[in-house]
Amino acid sequence: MEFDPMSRLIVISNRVSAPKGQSGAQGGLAVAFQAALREYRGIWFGWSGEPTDEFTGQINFQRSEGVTTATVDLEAQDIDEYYNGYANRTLWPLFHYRIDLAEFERGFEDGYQRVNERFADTVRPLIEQDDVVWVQDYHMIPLGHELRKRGCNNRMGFFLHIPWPPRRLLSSLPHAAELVTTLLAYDVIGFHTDEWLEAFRDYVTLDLGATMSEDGTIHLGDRSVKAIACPIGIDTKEFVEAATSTSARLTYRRMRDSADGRDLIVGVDRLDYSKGLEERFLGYERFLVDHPEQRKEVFLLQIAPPSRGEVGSYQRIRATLDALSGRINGAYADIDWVPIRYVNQGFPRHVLAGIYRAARIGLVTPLRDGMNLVAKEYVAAQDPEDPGVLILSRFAGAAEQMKDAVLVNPYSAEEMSDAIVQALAMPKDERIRRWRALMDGIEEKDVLWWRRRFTQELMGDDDSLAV
Ligand code: ADQ
Repeated sequence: MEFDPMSRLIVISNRVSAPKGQSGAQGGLAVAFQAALREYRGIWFGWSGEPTDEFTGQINFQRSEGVTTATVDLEAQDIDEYYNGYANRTLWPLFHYRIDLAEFERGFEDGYQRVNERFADTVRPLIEQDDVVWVQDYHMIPLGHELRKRGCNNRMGFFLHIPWPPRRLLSSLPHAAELVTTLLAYDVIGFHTDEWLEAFRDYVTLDLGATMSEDGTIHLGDRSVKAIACPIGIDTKEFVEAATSTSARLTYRRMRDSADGRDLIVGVDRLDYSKGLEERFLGYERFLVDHPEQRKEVFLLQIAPPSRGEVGSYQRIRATLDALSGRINGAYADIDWVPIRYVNQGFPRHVLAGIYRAARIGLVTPLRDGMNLVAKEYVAAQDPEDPGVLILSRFAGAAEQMKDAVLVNPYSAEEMSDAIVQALAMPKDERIRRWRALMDGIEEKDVLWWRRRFTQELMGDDDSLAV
């Protein structure tokens, strides 16, 4: 397809981040979208995060630093059924292989459909003839289909930030076939890994009867859709700078002083059952039990800001971790040493970068993760002369790219314990070799690469981009 320089880009996602100026640190994803929106003069549309008594579809426009955002408020019932309900109680657990936690309720499904229709009604008038639409994530699977029903013939893409589950697992979702069929309204669908892409292809070919041509295009009825693997990265350059900033250096010093010569093992995750925090604590406990001579030479700093606190499974995992960290500390602590420092707050990015840099081991062990950006941030923050070791779950999407990490099965406490021993004993030349290979990967495929790779497929521009 010919790239039309007049095309604007309309990004649609559940939540929207307006630029925050120089002082406000932001995630790589927000930075990438804002850069894309400046380039293509676009609009970023989504939920404001705020409730309203009655949905009116009134849009709040904001323009800052060349980026226009457009947000709407949702009714409390919408938030409950669409966001806390179908998105986070049904799809999130199921897509992370936690069918035991997935809740199937018609009210959630109806609310999800209603909100997607409301988003479609609201955003439709903003979309002009030559605009290209890019929808993000599991909150908005049917949005493209709803836009098509409203006469939108524009190029439309969809990116899924979480895993795509195996076919048999997905078929346990009531009306799975209808939901997946709505995805075929898009022209391009992106996943982080080949594994998620293949699971998607399996479902649409075997359960929906779609066919696939040699270039990977999926055909069903009158629809043809290109599905691609397009791994997200971080803003690597920005993160390297953050890790050597004054504020990061101060944090690094503070960590080193408080470590008192001990090796720091760090974990940084949203408090979510998919991140494998319970299993991580148990793996670390196994290490303490099996290697008493190394006990006081290390400590684990786990940073886990609470998220989705209105959902019961999140309240339960929080209580479990409170109890487990307390039990492990009670069992093994001494008057001058505590095995786990468990911190439930968020930190600015440069502070996180300083903590990563001070850590001898980055412990990133999700049970299932679409990608996992913490693994990449940890690598970017290391001192090239004396880097730490990344221990990474084989079940994180990031493991498909980051083969030079120490890869582990997060369900096995023994493997986790062995990996900690291996990382602590790893000679410097091996640490440097592994780190260099990992760093090359995240420098080559950063978040800007991801954004360009996807928009290239969607808009047909920038042919020079290496894939
Ligand atoms: P998340 O599940 O949120 O993202 P992840 O990719 O690890 O997971 O990103 C988390 C981000 O939050 C990182 O940038 C991290 O630095 C930040 N963060 C975590 N704890 C923090 C703290 N205490 N203080 C400050 N910042 C903190 C979803 C998918 C992932 C996928 C991303 C992007 O679940 O698999 O990688 O989207 O597609």
